[in-house]
Amino acid sequence: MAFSEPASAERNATQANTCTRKPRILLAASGSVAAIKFGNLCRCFSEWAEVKAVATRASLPFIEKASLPQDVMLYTDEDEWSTWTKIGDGVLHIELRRWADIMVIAPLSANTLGKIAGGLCDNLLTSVVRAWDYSKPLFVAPAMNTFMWNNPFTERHLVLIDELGISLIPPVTKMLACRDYGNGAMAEPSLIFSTVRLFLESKAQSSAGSVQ
Ligand code: PCO
Repeated sequence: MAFSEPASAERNATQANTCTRKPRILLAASGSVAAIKFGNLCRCFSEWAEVKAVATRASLPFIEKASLPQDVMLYTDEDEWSTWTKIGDGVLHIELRRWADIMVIAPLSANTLGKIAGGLCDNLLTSVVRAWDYSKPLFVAPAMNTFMWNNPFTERHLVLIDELGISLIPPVTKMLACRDYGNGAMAEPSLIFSTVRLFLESKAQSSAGSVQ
């Protein structure tokens, strides 16, 4: 595992270094057909940022590994404990949380939305989220069938994750994988990228302004 920063340096390193080094973006995919766009999403971010990726088991059938940039490491549930042998060894979901400046979950499936809203953490992705430090941004781009999106659970879950401090990149209306037409399609990777980049750049500008 190539994580350079010791635990104690986590927050200082994040605040001090984001001006002098590339932002560190943790991209995560959960189980929706929209994960076919995950390689594209990684490519959008990878010139501008250092990228690491997490994929749930349910997302893997949709992700073509060859579509990921070569320098993007993809972590799955199998990686969580495979290198752990003793107390003191790194715990992957904590290491990833420490490493990242920002996390982006795209696509966010109905199931993973429900799990995050309920505080469940039964895989690598949801463990990172459950261990997240909410002084750092976390964006989600949901993707699901229109009837799932319109289900009353979605609204309840969105309220709960909003209270946690998670930012929503809303889905759009178009033809879905099952040929239903309606809301629930994941925002385009280019829009997800520009939303996150603009957010980080405007945050950097406002903190530079407050120093002067
Ligand atoms: C399943 N779900 C979906 C997921 C949301 N759909 C989308 C888009 C894709 C094609 O552009 C699949 C990426 O439609 O995000 O369709 C049942 S209908």
